[in-house]
Amino acid sequence: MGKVALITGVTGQDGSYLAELLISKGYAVHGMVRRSSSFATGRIDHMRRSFEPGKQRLELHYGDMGDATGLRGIIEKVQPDEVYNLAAQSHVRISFDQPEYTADVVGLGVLRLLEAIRDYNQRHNRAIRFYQAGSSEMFGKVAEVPQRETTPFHPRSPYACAKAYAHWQTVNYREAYGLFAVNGILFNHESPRRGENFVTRKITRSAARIKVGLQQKLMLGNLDAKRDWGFAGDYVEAMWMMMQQPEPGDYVIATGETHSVREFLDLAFDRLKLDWRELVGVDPRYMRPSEVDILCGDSSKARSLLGWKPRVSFEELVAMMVDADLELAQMELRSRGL
Ligand code: NAP
Ligand code: F7E
Repeated sequence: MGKVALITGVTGQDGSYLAELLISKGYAVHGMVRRSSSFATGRIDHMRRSFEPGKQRLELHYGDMGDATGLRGIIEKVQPDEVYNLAAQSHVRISFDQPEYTADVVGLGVLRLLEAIRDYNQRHNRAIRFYQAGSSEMFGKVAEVPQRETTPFHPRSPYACAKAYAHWQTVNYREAYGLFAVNGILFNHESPRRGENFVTRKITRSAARIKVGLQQKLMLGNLDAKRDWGFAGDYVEAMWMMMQQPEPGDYVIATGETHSVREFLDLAFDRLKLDWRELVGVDPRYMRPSEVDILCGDSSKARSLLGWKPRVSFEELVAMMVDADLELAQMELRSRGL
């Protein structure tokens, strides 16, 4: 019998890559989705279609991180071996507009899930393993460069504060109840499936639309921010590896390289033979009340204990995203009959 996994946030960028990875490893994969007025399953539909009756590869369950009863019901029904908690209001800028909601979903939501798992383990004498999607945003106003597992947190947004709370709850459930609970402290990771309002995808999508004449300009915020950008497909592998270890722990996952938004613009627009300096403007609406200036991770622990390393370089990542968005822009043109 293969293992059973439950992924919260399965409709998101990482959820879709992780579901593909776990299915390829023979897991029965269950995903939690929240109800919305239009379908949000575009990233995972290819895993749900099956022409053989009874051979559905990804099973979905309605639930929400704000609903403890629902979370408990899903755990009872799915009886997973591993729970990957990826659900979040994950946009840092938006967390300043919705601080209380973000704290509820990103912070308290994790506590709700941990309690559901602790209770289930106790009643059924089980040992469900738990992965928490931690973030480099917790380092915030960084105390050292590069950041490692021991670097103190100094969160700079409601999102980052909520993630820090979730991190320590996960550590505490490990220490207090012996739960196999791990924190992946993941630095920014991107892909053609990245949400369209994160800076990398916003750039590659706009550059491609400008190239084919669907858009004139791109408005951004802080161009000097520096991030350690990797490929999401590489990062979900690290999540799985952490969950297969004999002992639970916390791991930084990063490339170890840092690049500015300007450098990302250079590569993306160059690939399309465009000059971003003529096409990009700055709009204060996209600035944050408190910014994280630089992130750069040291993933030595994961590299030596998990045997993990990133496969896709920064240059390859930008090229992959630009090419995918150019294809989408050309499809958009054709669908408009232009
Ligand atoms: P994402 O694309 O924004 O996906 C977030 C997922 O959470 C979506 O499936 C979303 O559902 C779901 N969700 C949001 N609010 C929810 C709620 N109240 N109840 C249940 N589900 C809810 O994020 P991602 O980039 O895949 O990131 C995955 C996780 O890793 C997140 O926790 C994020 O904070 C964390 N993280 C991401 C990065 C990164 O660079 N990508 C780095 C570090 C940590 P809908 O589709 O319905 O919106
Ligand atoms: O911003 C700057 C912005 O929104 C990156 C999430 O996945 O990674 C992500 O958070 C940088 C920031 O990602 C725009 O000010 C400039 O300095 O793409 P982002 P993020 O805030 O780093 C972490 C690790 C997570 O955990 C989060 O869930 O780019 N920037 N101009 C802009 N950012 C956006 N979004 N839009 C702009 O127009």
